[in-house]
Amino acid sequence: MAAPVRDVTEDEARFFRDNGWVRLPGLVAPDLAGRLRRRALDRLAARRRTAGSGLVDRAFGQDRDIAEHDAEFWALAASPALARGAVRLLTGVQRVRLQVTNLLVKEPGEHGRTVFHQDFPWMPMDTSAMLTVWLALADVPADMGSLRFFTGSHRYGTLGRTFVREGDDALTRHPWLRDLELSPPLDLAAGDATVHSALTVHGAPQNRRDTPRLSFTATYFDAAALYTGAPYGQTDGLDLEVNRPFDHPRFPLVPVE
Ligand SMILES: O=C(O)CCC(=O)C(=O)O
Repeated sequence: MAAPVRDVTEDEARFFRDNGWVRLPGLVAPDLAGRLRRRALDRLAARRRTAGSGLVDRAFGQDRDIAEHDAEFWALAASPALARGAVRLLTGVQRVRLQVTNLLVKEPGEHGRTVFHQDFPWMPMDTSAMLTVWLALADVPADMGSLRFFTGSHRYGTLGRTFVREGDDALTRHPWLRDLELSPPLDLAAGDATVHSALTVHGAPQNRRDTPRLSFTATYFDAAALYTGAPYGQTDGLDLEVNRPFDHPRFPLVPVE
């Protein structure tokens, strides 16, 4: 089943390459966003809520790999239009693999802000050609916690891991980031998305509304990336070969046609 997803324009790709992030209004048709929202709410209601105690759990709840459990989220994550978009945004990349999908929920009163961080420092790939599509499943006004990005921070390489210990957010470790422009607060409608590079420093304020912030993320990376063998929960135990591509069902190639 093909998902109704629009293509990324050349202007959007240029903006992403220059800034390390981009906003994609109406990436997904509103009726699909509505269906996904209802499925997300059903899944969240069915799950036994056990609040995690980690540093990430303070910022948002997760239903990792949701596309492996839900056909409609899978149809979206594996849609050729999203893969084409990722290829268009990532410089020099011909094909992409899906790294992970996630359903994120930021509850008012329960979750705090998402501290500024990069995604890549955790990853066992030998290239940082990786991005995350962050799709609003319901309207996400800025004060509900849409993402903010340090514009151009993707040009500074890996800046270290966050969420390892107290006070290790990117802004505390690298106060010079304040010299970069912070993206404006974004009001997203259901079906709008932002995309950020795995090297872009990003975070989000806490949810100041009275309903949960609901979003779906899909992360894609260069299909030609090689496995480095760095310890990582998702890849440990998969018998991936060091210096070989991620040729494994957990990292499907997503066709662009
Ligand atoms: O949704 C958030 O608050 C953070 C999400 C995030 O860091 C990511 O998708 O890379």
